Amino acid sequence: MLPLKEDTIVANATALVPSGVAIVRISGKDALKIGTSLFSKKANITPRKAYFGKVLDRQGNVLDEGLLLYFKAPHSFTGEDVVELHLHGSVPVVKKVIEEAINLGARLAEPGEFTKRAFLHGKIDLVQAEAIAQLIEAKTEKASRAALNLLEGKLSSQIKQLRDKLIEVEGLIEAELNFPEDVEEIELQQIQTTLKEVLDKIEELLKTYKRGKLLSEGIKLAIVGRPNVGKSSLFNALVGYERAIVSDIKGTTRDFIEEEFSIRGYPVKLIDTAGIREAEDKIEKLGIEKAKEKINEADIVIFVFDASEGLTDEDLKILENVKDKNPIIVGNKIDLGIAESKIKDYYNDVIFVSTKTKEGLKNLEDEIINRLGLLDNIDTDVYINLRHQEALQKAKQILENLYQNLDYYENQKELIMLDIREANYHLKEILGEIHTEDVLGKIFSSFCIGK
Ligand SMILES: Nc1nc2c(ncn2[C@@H]2O[C@H](COP(=O)(O)OP(=O)(O)OP(=O)(O)O)[C@@H](O)[C@H]2O)c(=O)[nH]1
Ligand SMILES: [Mg+2]
Repeated sequence: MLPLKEDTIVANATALVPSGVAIVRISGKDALKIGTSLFSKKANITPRKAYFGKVLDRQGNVLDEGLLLYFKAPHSFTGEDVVELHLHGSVPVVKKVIEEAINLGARLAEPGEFTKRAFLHGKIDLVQAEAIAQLIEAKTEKASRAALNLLEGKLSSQIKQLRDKLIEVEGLIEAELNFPEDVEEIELQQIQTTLKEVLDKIEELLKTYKRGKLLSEGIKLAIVGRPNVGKSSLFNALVGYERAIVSDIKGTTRDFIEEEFSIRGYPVKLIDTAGIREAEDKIEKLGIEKAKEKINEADIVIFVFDASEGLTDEDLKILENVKDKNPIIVGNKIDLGIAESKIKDYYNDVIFVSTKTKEGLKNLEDEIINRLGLLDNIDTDVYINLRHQEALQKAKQILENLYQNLDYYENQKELIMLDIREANYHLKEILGEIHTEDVLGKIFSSFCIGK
C-alpha cells in the first residue's frame, strides 16, 4: 500500500448548482478541527450524530445554517476523519465554505481523491472504486444496477475465488519443492483441474465485456434516408415524444437532432439527420454534410425508405453509400401499402414499419438488439470493464499456455509455480492488490471533483 498523504482535503460532494441541500466534505487528520472552526458548535462532537447550527467564516460571520456530521477514522468512507457540512444548496455559500476550509489548512481535493483514499485505506478494492464512478454516471436503471453489483463486491468475490485457487496450487508446489521428503507430490492432474476451472471462469467473465461497454457507454444510432420518407417520424416514435418537426415538405430536418433514451435498459443516443438529396439550398447542403458525418460516427445506421413507393433510384444510391455500415433497412408507411415489386431484391432484409400505426416498431427494436449481439437474454450480475478485460486476457494467455503444455513441466514444477504466480499477478491487479501510481491516476482522474 502506498503511503497516504497526511493532508486534509475538502470539496463539494454535491453538484455546484442551486439545490435544496449541498454537502461540503472534509477528510484527513485536521477534518474535525477545520470543520468545527466553521461551525457554531465547537466541542464535544459525537461521531455519527447530526448537529444543527450556524455555519461561520473564520471571523465568526454567519454564512448559512446547516448540519455538521463527524465520522471518526477509520469508520468513514475514506477511512480518515471526515466532517460533512450540510448547507443550503447556494452556489456562492458552498464556494465560500470551501474557500474558508482552504484558508484553515485544507487543500481542494483532486478528482476522485476521496474514493482514492477509501481505496488506499483498504475500505474498498479497485473494482469497487471504479464501480462508484460507474454508478454515478449510469444512464439507465439497468446500468446503475450493474454498477451496484460491482460496488457490492460481486465481481471482486469472483476474482478473489480465482486468485485463491491459484494461490492454493502455488502453495502446494512450493511446499513440495521446499520439503520434498515431508510433502506428498502434487499430481499434474490436480493442477490441470484447477487450471481448467480458472480458465473457464475467466472465459465466462471475458464474455461480459461487450455488454458492459454497451451498458455504460450506450449505443449510437443514426437514422438516414432521402427526404420525406419519415425519418423524423421514426425518431419521434422511438424516443416516445414529438421531439423533431415532422412535415410533408421535403427537407424539413436541416440540422441533425440527438436524443437519449433506452432500449431494453441499454442507453441509446438516437440521431435524426437531414434527408439526403442533391440540394440547392446552402443550409440544406450543410445539413446533408452533417448527416454524412453522423453516419460515420454511428454504431448502427437505420436506413429508411417509403415502402408504399418502393425503393427508388435515389434510395438505392444512398443505400449504396452506407453499405459499409451494414445498415438496418426500414420500409416505413406500410399503412399506405407495400410496393412489393419495387423492393423484391431486398424484401427479406427489410423491417416493415408504420410510424403512424406503430406497427413493426418492436421488430425494429429486436433487430437493433440483435445487431448488438444482445438478443440472447443473458443477464449476468457482473460486467467487466476494459481494464479488467486486459488483465484477464493476460492471465488467460499464461494459464492456457501452461494448461496445454503441462506434461512438459512434469519435472519442472518451479516453472509451473512461476507461471501461476504471474497469472495471479494480473488477477491481483484487477482488485488493486498490486497497482502503480499510473494506474490509479488513470482511474481516479476520470472521476469528478468531490467523489
Ligand atoms: N401514412 C404515413 N405517413 C407517414 C408515416 N411516417 C411519416 N409519415 C408522413 O411523411 C411525411 C414526412 O415525414 P418526416 O418524418 O418529416 O420525414 P423525414 O424523412 O424526416 O423528412 P425530411 O426531414 O424532410 O428529410 C409527414 O407528412 C409524415 O406525417 C407513416 O408511417 N405513415
Ligand atoms: Mg426529418
